Amino acid sequence: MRLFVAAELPQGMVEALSETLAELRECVHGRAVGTDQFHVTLAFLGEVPATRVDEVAAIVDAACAGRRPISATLGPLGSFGRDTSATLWEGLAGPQVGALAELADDLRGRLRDAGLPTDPKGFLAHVTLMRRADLPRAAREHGGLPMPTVAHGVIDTVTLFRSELCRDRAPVYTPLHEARLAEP
Ligand code: 2AM
Repeated sequence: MRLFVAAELPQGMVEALSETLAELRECVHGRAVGTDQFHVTLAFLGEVPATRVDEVAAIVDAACAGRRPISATLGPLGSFGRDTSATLWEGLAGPQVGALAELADDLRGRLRDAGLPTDPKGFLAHVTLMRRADLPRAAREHGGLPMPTVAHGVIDTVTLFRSELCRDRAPVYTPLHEARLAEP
């Protein structure tokens, strides 16, 4: 089972990201992420035997236990990969974003200790909006990218997702387990 763990975003942030994505779709050729699929990946596990899902869920609970909700602001747009086929994302900013990185590190460490290695790329707080984005073409035809909609919100939900890749369609993400960040 292909698994990843992600922080989910409050409704206000999802709405702002949806607005930004709608504007991006006007000027960038690429594959837009579904507005019901926005998330901040904390740890990508890849294939894990189905028999270990409960163990992963318990690790997610343990990493989230005793942590408070994390407030964040949507930040500037950024990209990974080749400019003509880029992953286009919006970053998260604000003084508490370090707490999200700490949570990601803690979670990855616990998974590693259990023999469940995660994607080795360092954590960067971001929400992918588009894949295979042609950035030079957007610059040529529209003078660049739109300014993202500003939004602030509090992250309090961390979810273990199953990801199923589908040919010619967006992947299907199914929530398997949810942990809450709660005020003490
Ligand atoms: P992203 O966080 O940059 O969007 C499910 O595939 C999620 O896990 C995606 O959001 C994806 O990228 C993230 N992810 C991190 N490492 C990955 C990897 N090696 N392969 C696929 N997805 C990965």
